[in-house]
Amino acid sequence: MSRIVLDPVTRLEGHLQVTVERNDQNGTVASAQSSGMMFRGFEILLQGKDPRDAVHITQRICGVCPVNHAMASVLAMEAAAGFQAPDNARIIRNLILGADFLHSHILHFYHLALPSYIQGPAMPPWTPTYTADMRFNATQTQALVNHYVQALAVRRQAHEMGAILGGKLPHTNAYEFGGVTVVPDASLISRFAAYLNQIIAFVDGTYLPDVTLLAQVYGDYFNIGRGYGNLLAFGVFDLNAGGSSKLLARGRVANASGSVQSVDLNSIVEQTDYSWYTDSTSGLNPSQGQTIPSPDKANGYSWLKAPRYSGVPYETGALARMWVNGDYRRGVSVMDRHVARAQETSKIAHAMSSWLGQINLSASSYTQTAVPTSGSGVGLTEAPRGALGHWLRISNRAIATYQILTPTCWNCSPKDGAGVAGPLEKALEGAPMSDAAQPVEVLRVVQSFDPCLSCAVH
Ligand code: NFE
Repeated sequence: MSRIVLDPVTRLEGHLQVTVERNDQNGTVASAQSSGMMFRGFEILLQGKDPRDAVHITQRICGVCPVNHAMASVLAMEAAAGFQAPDNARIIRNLILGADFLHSHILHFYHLALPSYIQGPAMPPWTPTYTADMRFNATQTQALVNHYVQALAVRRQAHEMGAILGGKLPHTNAYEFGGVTVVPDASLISRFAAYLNQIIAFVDGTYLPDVTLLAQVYGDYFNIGRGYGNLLAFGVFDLNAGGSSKLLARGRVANASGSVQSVDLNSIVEQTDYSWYTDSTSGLNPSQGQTIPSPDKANGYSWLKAPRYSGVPYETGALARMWVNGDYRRGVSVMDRHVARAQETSKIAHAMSSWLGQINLSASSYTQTAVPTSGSGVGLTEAPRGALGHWLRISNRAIATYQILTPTCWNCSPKDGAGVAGPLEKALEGAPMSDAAQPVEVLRVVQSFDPCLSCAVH
């Protein structure tokens, strides 16, 4: 056995350390530890603030999924107030959120994951890089490098599109308790549509074919990085007032089965046995959760807590959403995550086209409403990387407690109290690691989850 520490793992957001025990006899990963290496403390600094500020403060957790935090926060606030925003706000929020998904998925494939499969030009940002196991021929490589550059512009377009309704991106100021701040008109909608059509052309004409090519050339990655196959989605993109219908449904499946089960929030706890938080906070539901750092804890190896559903680790993300929704059920692996994410990008983009026509230009998108003196609420949504929840409790018109449970916290969690590994740790077990000096296979497994440690640490 030899121990290899990847720190930081690159081409993901935030600070992830992965420690691997390599079986040197057969060149595979025997076991792995996933560690979030930086403490944030957002849940602590939110205490005592006006609850309406959380929608703006929590967006600063991350530059990749700020809109998703805004959505979770505003839904938590509205649940606490027993208030439902006007239907126009639902549609406009969906469109801004959709723009974030499009930018994030394109970013992930071209700028974060793909460089682990292509030998790019001998210049930054393609160097320094691993050189092992690069299988594309020169023509394919050149095309993919060209698409990498093109995707930079498409991501910018996705941001510019979102800003038409969101005011600015990242960190939109359009989401407010009560609705959205934008007053839409026909010209905004036609500008949004023009951007969206360009992005759809790229997604369907370039991104999807490139993922298909990757899946052909690296087909063995359909058998690498499975993990547990437990998949969880909170669901997103409400299609009606109240959200009983969603573009991507809420649900969960155990062991990649076809049987979708309901999600009971009371079954979720966060354990801290191997996290740098006090043991007294372990096993709490997020509604009761606390964030008390304990950086010198002997067993600790991560700033992520270990969320578990009925005591079991769950993977979240595009594959989980598409599986729960019945759109993609080929398997659970590195390559299935890429294919499902690309197919989801197209599904969301096309749905956004239809939502544009549903905005009512003569109806309001905002209703002023009072902050409750006290109350509690949960905001559930999906971020590009998976299920996202904000748990809010208000007292004396101020935030008493705030707990955030992010997708990457599910995916990259450390072991729980029973010693059961987190989903990424499990997915790495048995993965090939042919050359200890060039652990490119490990990188590919990690990046297939699209981790964001900025979000995941508390
Ligand atoms: Ni910082 Fe985020 C997403 C959230 S990941 S990117 O998607 O929430 O845990």
